[in-house]
Amino acid sequence: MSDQLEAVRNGPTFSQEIDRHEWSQIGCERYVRDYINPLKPVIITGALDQWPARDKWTFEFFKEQYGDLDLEIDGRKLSMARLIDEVVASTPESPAPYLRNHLVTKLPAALQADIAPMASCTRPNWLEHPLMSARAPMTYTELYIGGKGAKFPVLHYDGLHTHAFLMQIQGVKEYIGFAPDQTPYLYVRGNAEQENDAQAREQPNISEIVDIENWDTNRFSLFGKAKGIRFTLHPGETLFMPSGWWHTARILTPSITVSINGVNAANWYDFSKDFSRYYMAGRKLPIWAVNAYLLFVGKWLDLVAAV
Ligand SMILES: O=C(O)CCC(=O)C(=O)O
Repeated sequence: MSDQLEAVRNGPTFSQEIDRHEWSQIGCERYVRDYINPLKPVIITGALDQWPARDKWTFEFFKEQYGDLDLEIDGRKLSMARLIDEVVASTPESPAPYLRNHLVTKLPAALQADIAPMASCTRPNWLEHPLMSARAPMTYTELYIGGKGAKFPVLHYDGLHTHAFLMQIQGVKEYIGFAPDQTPYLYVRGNAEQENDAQAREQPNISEIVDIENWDTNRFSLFGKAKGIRFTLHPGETLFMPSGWWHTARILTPSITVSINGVNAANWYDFSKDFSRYYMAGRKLPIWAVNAYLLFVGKWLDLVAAV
């Protein structure tokens, strides 16, 4: 059998390689030098110990204290109590709905206080600086609650080339990741074949491959050549998934996660390009003015090593 056919049959290859470091041991300087700047994924332990959520946020807590909260998942309206019942009973054959990317700012203030202050390993985050966030918040802290067998619905890298920091409160999740150099094997939406599809062109960060376990070997024949990483994330751990890294997740045991997006010197250039092309598209400001502003902000924040 040719190498190409073999790869198609077996699917992508994954290594389990990801470094883990205790936050109090690694120190900020080494973390930025060895992981943030070279855009290398890493798991940081011990960075969430100060959060009341680490002890408080159980499934019973959400059901008893916040059972009446109204939620909406993929068009279905349900209460928090109902979600928790389904999450606890979830199986891979019949997964519960997965609450994803739920803005923490929509939650009651007491819950927001349970995840403050934001973990230091998510900083420096230039999106938090007033030069970026004075008009509107640019960081999104989001909540995820899901049961065994639920999957994040797309293989993607985070929008506008932001970094993703995924902070695990309860349960175990399996993540897979592909470095940016694997993009040719990942069937990006909006590639040449779809040049007439305007919406797809706006989604250069999403793969057409929806189910990475059961993918269409005819349509996505190159996917089998991709090389990635596969690993689990446990309570108390923070995953740094760098800008441009493709990733997706599946839940192994009932799970609660919080995420935040971030930008710093390592991804400022890619963020700036996406920001003026996608975020500012169709707005009144001329692109040259946006680019000039971003150039100034990047230089300034780099100089003062802000936030
Ligand atoms: O933990 C997950 O389900 C994946 C979340 C994720 O990749 C994201 O929100 O960008």
